[in-house]
Amino acid sequence: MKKWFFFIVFLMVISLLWLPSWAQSQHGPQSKSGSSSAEPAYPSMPGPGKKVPIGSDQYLIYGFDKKPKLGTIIMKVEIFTKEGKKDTSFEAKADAGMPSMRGAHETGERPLKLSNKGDYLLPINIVMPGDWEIKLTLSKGGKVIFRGSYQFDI
Ligand SMILES: [Cu+2]
Repeated sequence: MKKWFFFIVFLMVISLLWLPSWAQSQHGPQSKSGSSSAEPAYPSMPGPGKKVPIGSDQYLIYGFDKKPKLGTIIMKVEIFTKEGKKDTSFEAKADAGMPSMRGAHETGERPLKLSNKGDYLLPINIVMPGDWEIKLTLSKGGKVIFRGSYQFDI
């Protein structure tokens, strides 16, 4: 009888030890300093309409066709040279999802389409209220030049 008692206590201790790591895996890493080193970092960008530096002498400005809300919003990214001329020589991709519901509805990385005005455009479906994050990647010839993110609440 005593043996069983200790066995059950032992099982309870083991499961309690597992709980924190299980909880963490459910919620995903909350901070960018995250535990998984495989995932690249996407530093937070200045807000929509502001200049976001790309390296030392270029910048981008991103925005949306309307204040982000439920439904489809169109993301627009403009890339400029040092002289302020539009630069369309990049490939731009974006992934949108809810950091608090990792794995639930990330769109996956999708390419932004270059319009004839030289804007990079992508429709994004905001499917539920809560915290959202858009991760933007710019590359040239397959080499990543820039990564940045924008967090917002709906
Ligand atoms: Cu969600």
